[in-house]
Amino acid sequence: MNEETLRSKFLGSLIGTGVGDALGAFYEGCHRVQPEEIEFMASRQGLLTYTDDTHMMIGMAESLIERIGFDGEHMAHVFITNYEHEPFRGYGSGPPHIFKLIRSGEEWNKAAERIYPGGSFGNGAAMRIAPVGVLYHYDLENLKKVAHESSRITHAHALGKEGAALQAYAIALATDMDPSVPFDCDGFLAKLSKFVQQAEYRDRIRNVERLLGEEDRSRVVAALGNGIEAFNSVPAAIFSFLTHSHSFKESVLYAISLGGDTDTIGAMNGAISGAFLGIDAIPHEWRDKLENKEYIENLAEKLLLIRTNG
Ligand code: R7I
Ligand code: MG
Ligand code: MG
Repeated sequence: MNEETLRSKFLGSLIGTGVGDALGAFYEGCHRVQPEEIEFMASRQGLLTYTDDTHMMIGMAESLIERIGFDGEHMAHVFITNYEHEPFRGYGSGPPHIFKLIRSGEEWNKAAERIYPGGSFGNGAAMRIAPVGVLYHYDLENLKKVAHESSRITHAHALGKEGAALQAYAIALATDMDPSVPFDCDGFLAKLSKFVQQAEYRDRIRNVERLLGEEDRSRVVAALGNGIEAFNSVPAAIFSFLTHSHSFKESVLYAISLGGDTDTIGAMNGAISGAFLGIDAIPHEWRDKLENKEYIENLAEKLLLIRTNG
């Protein structure tokens, strides 16, 4: 793949996260939304403001860039500093609590075990994973390792970690694929099936396969979920991509239209779809209005430099 194509995919995945998050943020917790309504609402905004999903994705990119790879302690402190600067981004209940524990001396890789038995299985580790998905797209072993280790900062539960790894892997596969050739949906799903280990994910990937072609969104939600748990949101984001792989716009609108944790399913879908189709596939009227667009683009460019030189 040439450098320019790769650049477009890095930009697409990071900006795609922000756009999906910002569009979905208006509907978090809604039952279902019509795609036309989402589009209309977006057209009326001067600025598309992102939430914790993108804020934490930015933190991941900042740390990976500064440390030229994964450094858990550093990443934890970037998350904490960013949160302290902008606590209003709509964070889940777990991370702020964990940040306080780390601030008071708890180790970065132990604090997350203190909330819920075995840690959180919320989707917070998966929603922010785009920088890992693109940076390690050619290196499955490190992709998995960094997805798991970065999750441990806030999401120690095995289901939280596997959700992040599955989302990173979907982004990596999308980065590797050429959008100008017919999309190999079966091949994509076969790779995901081989990748997942826990029953919660195996079952849902099987459901994704079974639901291809399903028109009824309530059946999709019943089988895949649209909730705040990683296993109830990563599969829905992947399904939305697979069924609308040709269009960033249609893919993200569909993902958000499923309702539930819309900013997060939108962010995760945008990360995969943007990695596949590249930055030019993201409608101008959305990306131009994204809050801190230039800063996020700059992070994508710097990640690409690490990928190329490191
Ligand atoms: O995962 P997390 O960072 O939240 C992300 C969500 C996204 O939708 C963002 O857009 C933002 O709105 O928040 O935060 P956590 O607190 O780790 O997990 C989120 C929720 O998942 C928790 O508040 C719990 O409701 C649920 N949850 C669990 N419930 C029971 N047992 C997570 N882990 C558990 C568990 O082990
Ligand atoms: Mg959010
Ligand atoms: Mg959310």
